[in-house]
Amino acid sequence: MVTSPSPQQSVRLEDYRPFPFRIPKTELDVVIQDDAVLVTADLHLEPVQDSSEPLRLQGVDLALISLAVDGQPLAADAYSLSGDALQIHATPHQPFTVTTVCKLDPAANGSLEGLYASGGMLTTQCEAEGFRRITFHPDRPDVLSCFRVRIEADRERYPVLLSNGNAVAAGPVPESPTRHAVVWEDPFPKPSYLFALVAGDLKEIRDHFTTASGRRVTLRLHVEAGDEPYTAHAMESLKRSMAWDEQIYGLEYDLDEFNTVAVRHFNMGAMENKSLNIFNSKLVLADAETATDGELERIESVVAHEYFHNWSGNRITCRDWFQLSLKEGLTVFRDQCFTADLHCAALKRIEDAAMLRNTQFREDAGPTAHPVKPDAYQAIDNFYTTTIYEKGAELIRMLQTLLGDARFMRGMRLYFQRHDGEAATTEDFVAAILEGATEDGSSLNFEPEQFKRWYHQAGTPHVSVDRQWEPTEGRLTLTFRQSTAPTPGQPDKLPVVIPVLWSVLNAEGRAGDERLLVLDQAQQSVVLEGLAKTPQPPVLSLFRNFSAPVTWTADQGDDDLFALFAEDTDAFARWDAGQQLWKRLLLARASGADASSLEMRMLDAVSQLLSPAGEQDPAVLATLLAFPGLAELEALQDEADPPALFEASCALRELFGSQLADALRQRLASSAESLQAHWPAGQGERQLTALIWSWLAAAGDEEVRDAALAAVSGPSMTLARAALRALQPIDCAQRLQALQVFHDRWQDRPVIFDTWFALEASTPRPDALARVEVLLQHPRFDPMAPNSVRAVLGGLVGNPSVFHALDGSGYLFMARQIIAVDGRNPITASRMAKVFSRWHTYGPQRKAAVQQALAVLAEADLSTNTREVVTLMQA
Ligand code: B3K
Ligand code: ZN
Repeated sequence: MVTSPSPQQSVRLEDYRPFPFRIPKTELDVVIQDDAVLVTADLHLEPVQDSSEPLRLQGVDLALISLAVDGQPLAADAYSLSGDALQIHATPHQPFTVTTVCKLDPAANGSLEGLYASGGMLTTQCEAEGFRRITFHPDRPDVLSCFRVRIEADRERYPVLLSNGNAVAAGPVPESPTRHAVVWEDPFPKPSYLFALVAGDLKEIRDHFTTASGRRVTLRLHVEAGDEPYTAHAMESLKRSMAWDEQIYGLEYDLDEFNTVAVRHFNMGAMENKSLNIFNSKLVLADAETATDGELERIESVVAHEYFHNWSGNRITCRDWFQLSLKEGLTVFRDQCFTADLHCAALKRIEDAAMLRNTQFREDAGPTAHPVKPDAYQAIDNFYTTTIYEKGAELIRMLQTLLGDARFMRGMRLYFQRHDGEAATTEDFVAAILEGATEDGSSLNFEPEQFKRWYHQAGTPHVSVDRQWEPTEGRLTLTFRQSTAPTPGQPDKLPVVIPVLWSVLNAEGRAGDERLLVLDQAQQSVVLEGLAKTPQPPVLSLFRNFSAPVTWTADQGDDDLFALFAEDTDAFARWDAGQQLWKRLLLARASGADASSLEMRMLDAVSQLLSPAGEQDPAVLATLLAFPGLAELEALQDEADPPALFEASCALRELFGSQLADALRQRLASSAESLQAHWPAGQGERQLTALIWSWLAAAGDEEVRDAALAAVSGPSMTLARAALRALQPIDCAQRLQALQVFHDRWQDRPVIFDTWFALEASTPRPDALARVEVLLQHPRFDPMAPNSVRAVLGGLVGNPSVFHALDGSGYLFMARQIIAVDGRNPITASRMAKVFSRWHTYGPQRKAAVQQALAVLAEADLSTNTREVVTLMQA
């Protein structure tokens, strides 16, 4: 990351050099045997002019069986094999072929990188550097190659054999009648990280999509036997994504076939391998009975995200891994726009803003803070972060706000035309956007070099706004100041370009014209004249639509916030005003301060919203009433105290549930009719029902607790989970029964059963740590499946009074578990280790306890990935 603990091991952006060879063609012959896999690779190389460098290839955990150049086996002194590098000292000056034969053991590969076994199938994950676990290769994203892949296996055990591109031949293996082989050819040059291979006894669901130019694309979704009924949603999502990318970006799919595979053991959500997307099965298998509304929307957006990568990532890829946000930030931006177009743009923006504040802002404020474009790393896997993804998307959104839609989309078109088939950089991207935007001769309202600081500067900028009001003149002067706190390795920050969309509420309480201020100085003022000459200054609506990924303070009193909460026409700004009020209430409760008069005002405001004349849209209402996340609240405390915040949330729910019981029950009744409507219909009503259940259940409403318990056996997973969430914080009979019902109903469906593990682990109860130990030994707990591990250990972290116990038992337990996971799966372990990243904000006792847990971690024999994170946290 920015400051590396041991610089000698770091990879640095400034050291980038092009690879001295091209590999126009890569041929693989993959022979799957009972206990091993043999991979023969023919790399057809060409030296780049004037280069006389030796050829260096990467390989991890490979048994090299033979090595030849142009068919001639290499003498032992013609090459060296040390660590993970194979060096061939001298190579021909004309095109030549390197042939290697390697043996691998996918069954022993718990890292879930390279080629590994998941259930009865074999599958791959090559991003970022997994291809080197399959064969010796430069394995860097700027080496693009056309792949031809032959896969041979036992016909019965592995009837389905998939790779990228088109299947060009298939048939029995002449010399062994029980075996068969398929040959795949991908006409598009691609980096090795986009290579994929799947072999197994998979069931196929087939559909098709006809592109705008008339290409009939066969869509094949492959799942394990029995999972076929749960694939329709993913397939429909794929078709919607293909249509959207054509409509909005004019980008069509480019092959005749598109394959998707669902895999149980997967480190992340999904992977965009060219024409062979591989998904964590929890992001494929879903219907209304087995997935919540939120999960259905997420599946739709991840299917879209991976599909959109075909252009933003695959056709145009990254020159090196420092450019990761080039494809990830852009593809997140594209999937956010897709969801906004298909559903409710305003609510999607709020969801994304809340997510950014609770995850990315937290990252920016901690020891692993890094820029969207880092300049050094030890383990690239540690950089698949919310900063690279979501903050990266926000930078693109700011360009859109600054340029306006039409100019921005011209820039996008230029980017896709200009760099198609290339490995590009974020500078190429920004240059294309700005050039396309200004090709009509228009000029920019900001300085590009200053905008680009966003890519290199870590940390969340803070903006403070001062308001000066001259009532007799009707003149408002606003002074904006920006600053960014130091982050590790970056003590001094420069001003960035911050688009501020803002407005003032007029005398009737409605927002006036929206204005764009380009804040690019440390301090800057703006004057608004001709306003109504009222004694009180006008109410300010700031950062509308969350126009920049920053935090801000303005002298907004409770009155202003209540006015915005009731009236603002911008959904984000209205929601944000409510969030500020909720924050004031929750922080006061958590610190034991008296906020009863503010509570009374909020009760009154919420009661207005609930009334028949109040907010009509159930999803908007539920969103306005949802409390801010604990991460955001912690960041506002002088000494973060997660258990106190958790208690405060419970107490506030109880207060609002009891004080507003009648109005809440009425809204519950009016939502009842649409509760079983098919997604996306009815989701607002279900969201509101979930919120009301949680308030009323907290207030002791037995009828609601019983209704919730009944919903766990009902037809909607959204309501079942809402019920469990409502009952979970309360020590009541229904909670125990609800968990048992859920257990009995879903124990044979691992993807869903992980939810039960998470619920059990996050239920506040005195013996919770012992309970977690039992869960880890549960016969249905799969320690090799990151989903299960994350469910149990993530559940524990989401149980504030247990994880943050003052005696440090939660932290120590977690440290030991991370060490165990790290032994087999460093990617999952290093991500989990970040749970300790907030320790410096805790009180002295917790601080000491985390330091102790970190010391236990540091003493262990850790992977490079986890070591990098732990060292940063200890620094
Ligand atoms: N590109 C993949 C992530 C790969 C993770 C590598 N450790 C998923 C995505 O962002 O689409
Ligand atoms: Zn992605």
